[in-house]
Amino acid sequence: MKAFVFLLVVIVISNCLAVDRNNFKTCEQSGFCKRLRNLTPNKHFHILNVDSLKVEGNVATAEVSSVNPEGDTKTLQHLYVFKLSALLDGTFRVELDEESPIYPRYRTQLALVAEPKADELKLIENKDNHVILQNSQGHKVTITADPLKIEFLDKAGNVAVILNEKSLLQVEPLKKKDVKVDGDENAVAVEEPEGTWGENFKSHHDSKPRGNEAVSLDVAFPDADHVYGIPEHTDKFNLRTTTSSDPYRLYNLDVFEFELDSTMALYGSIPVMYAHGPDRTVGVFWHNSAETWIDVENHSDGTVVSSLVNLVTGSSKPKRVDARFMSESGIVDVFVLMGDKPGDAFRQYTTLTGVAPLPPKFSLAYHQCRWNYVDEEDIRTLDENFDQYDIPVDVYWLDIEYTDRKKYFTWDLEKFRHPAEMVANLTAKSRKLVVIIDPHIKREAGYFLHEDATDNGYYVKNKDGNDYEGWCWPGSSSYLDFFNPAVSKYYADRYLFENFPGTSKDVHIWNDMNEPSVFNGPEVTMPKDCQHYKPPQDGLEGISAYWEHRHVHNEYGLWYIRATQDGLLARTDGRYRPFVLTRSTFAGTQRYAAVWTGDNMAEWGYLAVSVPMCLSLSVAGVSFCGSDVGGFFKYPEAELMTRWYQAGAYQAFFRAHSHIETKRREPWLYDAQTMGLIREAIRRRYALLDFWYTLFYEHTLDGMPVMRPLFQHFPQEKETYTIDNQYLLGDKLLVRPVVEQGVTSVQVYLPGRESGTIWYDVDSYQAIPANGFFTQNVNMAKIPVYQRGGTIVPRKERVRRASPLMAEDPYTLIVALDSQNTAQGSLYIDDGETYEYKQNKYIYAKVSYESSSLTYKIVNDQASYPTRSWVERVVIAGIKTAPKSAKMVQGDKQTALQMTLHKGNDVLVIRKPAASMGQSWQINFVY
Ligand code: NBV
Repeated sequence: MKAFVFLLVVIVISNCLAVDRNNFKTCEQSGFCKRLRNLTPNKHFHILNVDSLKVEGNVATAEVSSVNPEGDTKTLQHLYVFKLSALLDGTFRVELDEESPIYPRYRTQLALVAEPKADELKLIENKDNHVILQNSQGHKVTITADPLKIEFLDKAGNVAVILNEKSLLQVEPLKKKDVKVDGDENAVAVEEPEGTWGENFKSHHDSKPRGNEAVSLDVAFPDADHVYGIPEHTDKFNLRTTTSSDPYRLYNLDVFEFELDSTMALYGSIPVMYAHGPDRTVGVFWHNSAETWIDVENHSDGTVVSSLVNLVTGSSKPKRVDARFMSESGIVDVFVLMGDKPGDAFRQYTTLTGVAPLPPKFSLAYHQCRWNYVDEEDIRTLDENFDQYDIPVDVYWLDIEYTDRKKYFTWDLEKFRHPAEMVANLTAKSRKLVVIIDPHIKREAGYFLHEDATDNGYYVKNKDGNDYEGWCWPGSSSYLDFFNPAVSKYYADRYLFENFPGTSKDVHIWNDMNEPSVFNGPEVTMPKDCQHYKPPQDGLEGISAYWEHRHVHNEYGLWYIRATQDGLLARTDGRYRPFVLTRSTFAGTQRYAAVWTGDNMAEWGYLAVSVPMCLSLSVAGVSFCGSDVGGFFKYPEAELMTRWYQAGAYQAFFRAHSHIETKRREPWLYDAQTMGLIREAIRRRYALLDFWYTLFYEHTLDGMPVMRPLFQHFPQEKETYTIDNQYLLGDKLLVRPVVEQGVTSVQVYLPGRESGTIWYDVDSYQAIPANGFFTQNVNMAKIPVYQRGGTIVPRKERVRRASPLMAEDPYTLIVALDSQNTAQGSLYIDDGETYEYKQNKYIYAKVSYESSSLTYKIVNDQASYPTRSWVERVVIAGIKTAPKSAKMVQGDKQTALQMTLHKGNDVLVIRKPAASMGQSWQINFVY
C-alpha cells in the first residue's frame, strides 16, 4: 500500500509543470516569521547597562535588558548578555543571549572554520549613554545604550552598518509550558500567543516543546546602492525589496520544479549579505542554522512613495538599504564585515568560514551525468562514444539506480556485475567515476547500514525519542544523526575500500537529498521536533539533553558532507584529494564540497539564472558551483543545448545531467553541427583548465571568489551593480554567455572606461576599449569572452581525451596589454591529485610583461615540481611597436626566437620559445 501511495506521489509530481507552492510555507504560515514581521519598529526597546560594560582583551560585554513595550514606563522585562568582539581583518562579532536561559540555546557549530582570531579592542569613551570602541584598523563602534543601537564606522568615520536602529532586536525568552505565576497553584498560565506550544502545517503538527524561541535583528546599510548574497534563491544577483512579497527564505528544502525570480527557499542557505555602493562594501554574516527569513528594503528601488516624494522635492532618491534577519531559534550572533572594497568583504567572510581546498584537477574538467546510466554496458558505450566523437570528458556519473534498490554502499549486481573492472577500465583511460550516496537509509531487515544504525542508536529520533521514519527513494527510510561523532565516524568508514567494494581512489562521491529531503515530511523535509545528538553533560536531561531539528536544520547537510569528505580522505590515508558534490549548502560548505544548483529545467530562463545563482554562491564562499548543463527536467533543443554547454564551459562545475524520464541527449545524439559546437565548447574548457586550476589555487591563498561580480574590480562603476548576466573569472576574463534564444547579437558591458581599460575578444584578439555597453554579434559558435588588458592567461592548445593526458603538454601564454603596455598573470602546476603540494611539490609562477621583457618567475623558492611542460607559444595582443628581435634566457642558455606579427600588426606571436616551466625564464626584446 505504502509503495503504491509513493508511486502515485511520484507520478503526480512528475506530471506537474511548476512548483506546488502549497507544499511550502509562506511567512504568514510560519509562526515566528509572521510574529516577528508584525512587530512595530521602534517599540520593543532594549537598554544596555553602561555601568556593567567590561572590556577584556578583544571583547566587550555588558548587560542588556528588554523593556515592556506595552507600558509607557520602561519596565525592564528580561536580562541578556551582550558581547562585542573585535576580530582580525576588520571584522566584528555581536552576540546576544539570555543571561540565564532555562535551557541552553543552540549555537551553530560547523560554519566557522576555526575560532575567529582576536584583534585588539580599545574603549575610547563611555559616557552619556554612549560607548565608543575601536579596533586596530581604526574602525569604530558606537553603542547608544538607551534604546540600544550599534553603529559601525569605517576608517573615515562614516557610519557603514547600523544594528537595531529600528529596535527590532528580539531574543524571545525561553519559557516552560504551563508555568503558574509565583508558584500559585490556582493561578492561570500566562497568556501566550497562539502557536507557542505547537503549530500545524497541512497535515503536519510541530510539537514545539520549547515554545517560541525566535531571534531577530534589523540591519541598516547607509549609502549602499544594493545588497547581494544570502543564497540560495532563483532571484537576481542584486536583491530586491521584499516589502510587498514574502521575505527571502533560508530553509534547506527539496523544492520540486522550483520557479524562477523567487524569494522562496531552495536547497541551500548561506546567511551572508553584502551591501555595496561607490563608497564601500560591507557585509553581515548571520550565524544561525535555523529557518531564517530576511526582509530587504532598498530605498533607492523607486517605490511609489519615494518616487513621489522625490518628484515633489526634486531630491534624488535616498541611498540606503535596510535588512532584517528573523530566525526561529538560536541566539543573535552576527559578524559585521567592514570591507571596505568588495574583495575585502568577500575575504573577511572566507576568513571566518574557510576556503575551498584545492580541488583535484580532473574535477574542473567536463563531467557527463544522467539519471541513469543504467548498466556497465551503458557506461562502456558512453565511453566509446566520447572517444569516437572526439569529445573530451573526465568523469562519468552514476545516479541512484546503480544501487541494490537504493541501499547505498551496495551495487545492483545484475546491472553492475563487475564494478571494480568497470572502474579500472575508466581509470586506464585516465577517467573517473562519481557515484551518488544519499543520506536516507532504507529500513530493510538485513541491510547492514540499517541494522548497524538501529542497533547502535545512530538514527535521528522523532519527537518521542524513537528512530525517526520518513519516506524517500528506498521507501521507508531513516536518517543518520551526524551530530553524533560516533555516527559520523561510522559513516566515514563506509567509504573505506574494504567497506565499499568496487570503489577505488578514482571513484568520488555525490551527496544528494541532504537538505534532508523527506517525501512525506512537512515541506518535504524532516519534522522540526525531531531530536539530534548533543554531547552528554551532567544536569542536562529531558529536552535539554538533545537539539531539535529546528535548531540545526540548515546545517544538517554540512555535517553530512563533512563525514563524506572524512571518509574519502581516510580511504587513501589522506593521500588523494577527494571530490564531493552536494546539493544542500550552509555557511562553510566550500570546505567540503562543490555545489550544483539542483533540478533546473531545459528552458532559457533556467540557463540565464545559473549565472546569478552561482555568483551569489561564489561571493558566499562557494566558488565551485555549476548548474545541470542542458537542464534536468524536459528536453533541450539544439540551440538551448549548445548555449548551455557554452555557458557551462565557463562555470566552475561543468556537468551535463538529465532526468530519468527525459530523452537521451549525449552530444552525438544531436545533429552534426550541434555536436561540433558542443565539442568546441568543451574543448575550450580543456584549453583553459590550467587557468581555472590556478584560480582555485589562488582562492586557497586569498579566499577570493573564482567567479566574480563585475563590481568587485570596478567598484565605482554603477552600471556594474545590477549586471548579473556577465561575470569575471579572477580579474582576467569577462564572460557574457548567450542565454537568450534566437539572438544574433547581445549587449555586453565592458567596465573600466575611467581607467582606460582595454578588453580583448579572446577569439580575434581584437582590442575593444571599455566604453560601457556595446553590441556583440553572435553566431551559434560565438561565446562572448574578453580578456582584460593587463593580464596574462595560460592555455593548453592540444586538447586530449581527458585532462590527465594533458598534464605534461606545453603552454601557450596569452598576453593582453593594457594602455601602459604591461600585463601580469600566474600559473600553478602540481600533480593534480595528491597533497604533495603541501610538501612543496608544486610550481607557482608569476608571469609579467613590460615592453623590454616577458618574465616567468617561480615565486615559491623552496618548492619544485618535476614538470615536463614547456612554453610553446606566446601571443602578445595590443602591441604598439614590434620588437626587432627576441631572446629566451633560461639558466645560462640563450636562444634567439622567431616572431611574427598578425592582424593589424598588433598581435605578436612568438613561436616555440621552448623553455621549461620547471624553471624561471625571461624573454628579452630588442627594439
Ligand atoms: O537521484 C535522482 C535525482 C538526481 O538526478 C538529481 O540531480 C537530484 O537533484 N535526485 C535529485 C532525486 C529526485 C529528483 C526528482
